[in-house]
Amino acid sequence: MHTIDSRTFSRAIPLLVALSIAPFVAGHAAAADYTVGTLQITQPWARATPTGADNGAAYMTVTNTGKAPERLSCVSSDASAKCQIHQMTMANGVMKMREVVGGLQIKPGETVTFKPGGYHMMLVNLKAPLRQGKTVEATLKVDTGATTKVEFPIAAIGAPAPGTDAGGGSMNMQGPTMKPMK
Ligand SMILES: [Cu+2]
Repeated sequence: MHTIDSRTFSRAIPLLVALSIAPFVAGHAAAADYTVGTLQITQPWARATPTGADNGAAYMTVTNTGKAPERLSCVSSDASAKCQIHQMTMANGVMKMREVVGGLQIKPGETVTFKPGGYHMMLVNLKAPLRQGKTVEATLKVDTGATTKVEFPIAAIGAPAPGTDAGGGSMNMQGPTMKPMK
């Protein structure tokens, strides 16, 4: 037998190196870590959308490692006309979502997990459907003006968590037909 080609990407590279090369490993589906200001972003993922959907959603885990509150906003995405941070709220038994205007404040030491049914990044007015197995990029910003470009691997339509197939479970609050609240 032929020996195995060494196509394996070293996972042991220091974080700073990982950050600097992250834009060049497009298509690499593993979750990457990102830093912007005092915020650390892990496990970015997005949900595939059906053809014709107006909006898509992306998720991640954000931890403020600093000593002061930090505010996160989404500047833009390559996949949509606009990118916003949305919050889901229950009003009269109905789940609604609205934009977190001015960005999401994260306290020192706090970890916020964006997930279906909770905080999410809304890719408003998609240019094309989000396809499972591809990635979508978004640029995130903190109040100091520092930005980072995050790559979100796309999971199945309706996936309840990264790397899972379509859920179809009762907790699938955020269907593709939901529209942002005005
Ligand atoms: Cu939304």
